Amino acid sequence: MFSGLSSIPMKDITIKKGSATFIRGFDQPEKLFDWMDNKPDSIGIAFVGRSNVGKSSLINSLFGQKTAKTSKTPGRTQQINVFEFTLEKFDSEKKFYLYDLPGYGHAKVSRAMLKNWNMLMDTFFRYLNDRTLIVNIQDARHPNQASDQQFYSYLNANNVEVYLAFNKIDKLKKQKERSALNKLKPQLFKEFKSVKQMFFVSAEKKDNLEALNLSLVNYLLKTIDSF
Ligand SMILES: Nc1nc2c(ncn2[C@@H]2O[C@H](COP(=O)(O)OP(=O)(O)OP(=O)(O)O)[C@@H](O)[C@H]2O)c(=O)[nH]1
Ligand SMILES: [Mg+2]
Repeated sequence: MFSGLSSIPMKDITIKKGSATFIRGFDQPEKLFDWMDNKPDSIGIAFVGRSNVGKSSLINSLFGQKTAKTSKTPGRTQQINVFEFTLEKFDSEKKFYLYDLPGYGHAKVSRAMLKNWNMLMDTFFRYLNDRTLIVNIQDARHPNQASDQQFYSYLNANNVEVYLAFNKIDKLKKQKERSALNKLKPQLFKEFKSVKQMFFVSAEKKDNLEALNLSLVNYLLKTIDSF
């Protein structure tokens, strides 16, 4: 299946906790472009979603607690933060990229900031190669908001693969709320063709993270193998 990996059981390969090291933070579209332009073959994962849905928290739960900065206040992550990480039980020379993106749909910023933010995100998604998985995080309590839908219609032009993770399921106390969210699944798969897998997780309580971890690793190995 995966070249050179026949002796290692797939289930043993995981994201190496604590291996993600911060490389750079970009707040200028031109600098981001230069960097991306220099790395056309990079394989990686980008976490994107509305402000405050828990992108940075989920990164920390998957990659090690001190990787990304989190906050109660929406709009904490204001630049595109790039990290490098490796996989457990896998060639330690092979580095993958991790991107913690600022949230979309956050209204409380100045017009100048919003313009720069739009250009930054536009640069990222326009020059993104097809070896980068997008993990779209949504708040399980408020799924499929207008800004999420806008994001998907914007993405549709790109040839990218998206995994959708509904975070904060610990906040869904009633079974009724959980099954309502579950019922959304087929509709969203139909509506957003780029979405290949969906997960229901809690970054805080670490619920269902193994399944997500496994799928992320599978994506990375599949991508290495296909080039
Ligand atoms: N209950 C609960 N709270 C969570 C969970 N994940 C994140 N939070 C909280 O949600 C808030 C926002 O988390 P962040 O990880 O900073 O969110 P973000 O999406 O990176 O936010 P921006 O960078 O501002 O876009 C923090 O107060 C977290 O503690 C979760 O699974 N359950
Ligand atoms: Mg953040």
